[in-house]
Amino acid sequence: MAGTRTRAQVERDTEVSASFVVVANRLPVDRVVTDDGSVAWRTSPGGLVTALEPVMKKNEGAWVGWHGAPDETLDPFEDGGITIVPVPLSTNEVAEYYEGFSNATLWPLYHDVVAPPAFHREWWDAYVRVNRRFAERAAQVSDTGATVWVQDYQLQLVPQMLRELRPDLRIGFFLHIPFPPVELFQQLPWRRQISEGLLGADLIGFQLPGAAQNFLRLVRQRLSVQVRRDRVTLPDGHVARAKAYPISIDSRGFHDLARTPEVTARSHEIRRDLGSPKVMFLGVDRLDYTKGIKQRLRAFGELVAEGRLDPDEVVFVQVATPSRERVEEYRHLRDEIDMLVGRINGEAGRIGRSPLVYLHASFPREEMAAMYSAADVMVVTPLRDGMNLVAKEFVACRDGDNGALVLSEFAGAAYELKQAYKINPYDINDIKSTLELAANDSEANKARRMRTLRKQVFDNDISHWADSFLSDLDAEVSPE
Ligand code: GDG
Repeated sequence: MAGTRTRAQVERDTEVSASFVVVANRLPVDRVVTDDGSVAWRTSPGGLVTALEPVMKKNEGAWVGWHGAPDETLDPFEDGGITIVPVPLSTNEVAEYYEGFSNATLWPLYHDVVAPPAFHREWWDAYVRVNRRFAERAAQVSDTGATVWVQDYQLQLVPQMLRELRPDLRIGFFLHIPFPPVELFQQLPWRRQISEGLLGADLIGFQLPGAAQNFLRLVRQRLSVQVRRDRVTLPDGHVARAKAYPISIDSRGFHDLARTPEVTARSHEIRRDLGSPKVMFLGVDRLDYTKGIKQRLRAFGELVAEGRLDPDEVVFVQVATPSRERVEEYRHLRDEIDMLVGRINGEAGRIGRSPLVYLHASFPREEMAAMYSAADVMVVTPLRDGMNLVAKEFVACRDGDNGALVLSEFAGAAYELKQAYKINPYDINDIKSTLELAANDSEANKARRMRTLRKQVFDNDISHWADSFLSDLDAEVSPE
């Protein structure tokens, strides 16, 4: 499959030559139309961009990714000191490589098959084709000996394809979602190609040690490679290491944003508009079936129906950001949640007051920070999640040691945020009693937990994550 072209056949781009290259499905910029009708690019406010900005600027960095519009080819351009290298995708490739193989095959398979994965050979063909295009583009824009950091499940074949094209590069890969146990991964008809694709990297990063162990166990069992501790040696002598690097957020940035006078005022206004409840619960997620939104709303609805929470005193705000709306499973989920919200408010609401405020929309960062500051109890209940940044953002936005975080054991974040109020999202009674406890616990207990959480989130921010990964990638691998 990979590597039918040699390095000499891949013509180097004479205009772009970067010593640090990020390869991700999406570019870090969004196209916006300004007031005068002209088109401009705005940096998307993601943590990854913030973390990599200093490295990018210091090393004449380039970012290779899709710009978001199908059937359009764009030339590279500069944006804020970064060279942006757009990769084109056709409408059909968006359907087969992105919505299909990435989001309807790999996404459910890697999240413990909480929805059934669909296996289609033409989706796989598109995945291979698009991965090769990304690898070739990265090969063209990388300087001799450059460091290339490939991101996430959409591009798992890129490390091997790139190494075959450009053996001089140092290649890192980071998986943002879980890596499943062998017993689930082996359902994938293309399991060998994916494992070999990843092994093309010098360093493969996972969110948790358990994910790295799943991967190491898989390659030990199924490939003819030598595995010793975190090192995999391939028959050609190439060594790939697999380790955990739990991702984080720009903690200081979120904290400072939440402290600005505008955001503070907005946070007070939100509570007033909600009728100044005694307890405000908050959920913030992409509308995704892995996030356990139904489970948490059902738990809240039952608590209100049973009189264990008073709808005159509490309110639950659930933000569900529209996501992957063309994938069948997501449309279905949206309908189910609409129905559940209607039922809960229909039963427990009265004129002028609904216990559940459901917002199917996306908001600016300032509004998110205001909501995190306004809330008393943050409710994060995924059935499976690589990390979950929302949990960390809530902690970073706290003013002082108040507030409570209810967190699923199945979120990667639970590995570090040990002082959260933990729940099993499959156990509705457990969610119910924990929501009650988090709402009614003593201030002293909440403060004790929150102090530890804050320390964790501030000591381990996104720069710490990027620095640890990149310094390990840079380190020479000593012979065994
Ligand atoms: C994947 C993995 C892993 C959400 N709504 C709005 C908005 N958001 C922001 C949140 C947060 C981000 O989106 C969501 O990040 P999560 O980590 O919670 O979840 P995924 O999108 O599934 O991310 C996950 C992550 O990658 C990183 O490795 O943690 O496990 O699944 O930052 O704040 N931001 C704005 N408006 C919204 O309406 N501005």
